[in-house]
Amino acid sequence: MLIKRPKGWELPERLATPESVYMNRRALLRGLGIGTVLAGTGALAACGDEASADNEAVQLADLPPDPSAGLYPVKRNERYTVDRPITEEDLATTYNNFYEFGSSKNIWRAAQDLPIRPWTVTLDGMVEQERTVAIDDLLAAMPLEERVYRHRCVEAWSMTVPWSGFALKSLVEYAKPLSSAKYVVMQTFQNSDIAPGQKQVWYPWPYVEGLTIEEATNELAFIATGLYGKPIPRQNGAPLRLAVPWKYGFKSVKSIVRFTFTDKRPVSFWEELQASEYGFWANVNPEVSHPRWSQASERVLGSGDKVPTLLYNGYGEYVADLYKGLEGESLYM
Ligand SMILES: Nc1nc2c(c(=O)[nH]1)N[C@H]1C(S)=C(S)[C@@H](COP(=O)(O)O)O[C@H]1N2
Ligand SMILES: [Mo]
Repeated sequence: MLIKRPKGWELPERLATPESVYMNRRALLRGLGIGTVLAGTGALAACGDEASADNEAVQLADLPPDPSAGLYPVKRNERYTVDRPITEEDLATTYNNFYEFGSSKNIWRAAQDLPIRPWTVTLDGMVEQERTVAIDDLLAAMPLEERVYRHRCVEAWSMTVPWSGFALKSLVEYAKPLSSAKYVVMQTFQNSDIAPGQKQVWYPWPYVEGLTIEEATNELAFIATGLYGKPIPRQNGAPLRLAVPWKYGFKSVKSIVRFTFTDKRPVSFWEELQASEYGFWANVNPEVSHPRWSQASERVLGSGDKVPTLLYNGYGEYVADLYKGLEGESLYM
């Protein structure tokens, strides 16, 4: 998402392919000379695609079974369905942004190195009592449901996927924040031994994102622990990630280890890197361009279609009221 180098997402749609043609794609990229561009994206990307190439021998079948597998599928909440076809599972799970594992879209194999048990989540800061809870205890305590949500990346591609998980509001209530808390900050794991991207010291690891308490307790804010009726794959942010579908995708932080309640607005990962392009609010708005491209339309993953982008990504009826009185803020970047 940075200024200085060519991006994986600038590749044409036909190159954004599922794993079945992964090897062919790599050969094709090399043939086009694009592999070289991706591999040597100048000073800012030392590994990216190549890190996952080294991992191609990983056998997914060898991974230990996910202990939460028996929880899914969960009942779909029909209040949150959309009028778009669901993105093919193969595509949503092999075309990812997860900079901890590299800056290309092809990190799904590299992400299999992420150990997801044991996994604990710490609830701290302005709460009645700080505590750390094991993921499986948290899953048992939260009311799980499935929601089909749109996802709109700031890079102007989109997908529509069935997340399973629970309302972030349930977790906020469980954490018992003090009334002085104004924001919740969510932080990704940090372990550069397994996440090669975190060796790139010019990024402000760990990845953090934040919401106001009003946003976090809006009914749409969701913590995804499953995807397509199964535990969420590592590359999509196992064992738990945020899904805030009215905001650009970078707000939806993956593989969370900490929720901190605070009265200070946090500076998020992308905001720290490039505040002029990636702000705190990041609400989807087709009329407010990114400094380097239009946000008026989006490329629908897997279909080749370009469709108009909607204000708040089509979720205005749920969230527009959150921003009354905040018109002076940069709400849309
Ligand atoms: N920790 C972490 N979370 C992250 C990212 C990341 O690089 N690291 N990328 C973000 C961006 S830009 C997008 S579009 C979504 C992509 O989610 P997906 O790979 O499940 O589609 O994750 C978001 N969450
Ligand atoms: Mo994104």
